Amino acid sequence: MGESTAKRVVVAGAVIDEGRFLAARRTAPPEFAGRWELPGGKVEPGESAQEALARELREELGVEVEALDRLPGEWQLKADLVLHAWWAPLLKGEPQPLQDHDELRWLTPEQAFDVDWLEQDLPFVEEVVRRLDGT
Ligand code: 9L3
Ligand code: MG
Repeated sequence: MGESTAKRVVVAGAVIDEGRFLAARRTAPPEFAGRWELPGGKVEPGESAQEALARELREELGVEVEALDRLPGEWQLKADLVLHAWWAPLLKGEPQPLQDHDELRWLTPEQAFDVDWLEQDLPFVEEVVRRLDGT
């Protein structure tokens, strides 16, 4: 039963520019409002993870990114929903909180833990810091 359940994937992006990465403060749902995330959303049927991430970040932030490679690991959000994260250099645009966020912040590795991350994002943030630090 459990193994035949179709898993949906939520893709999050570590948007990278000039040695910094982007943190976004959620406005919803109430239990997540005010907490910070790597922005993204659900992969739709028929879409690749990379396509979904590019679409989500276009919609939510008005930017173009390239989802280059997946960060290791996966976080179980619900029985049938998992969170993945991708390293996603910024190609074009200046991020704006168009949807789902009320504040954005570019963080250097030193500033990475200055914001109150959703715990599901923390393992990915730690990996992003390691990569930006070149370790
Ligand atoms: N979620 C957690 N961390 C993230 C993202 C992008 C999403 N970095 C969780 C929050 C929601 C679910 O995944 O429970 C779906 O995300 P969204 O479509 O509300 O962004
Ligand atoms: Mg989203």
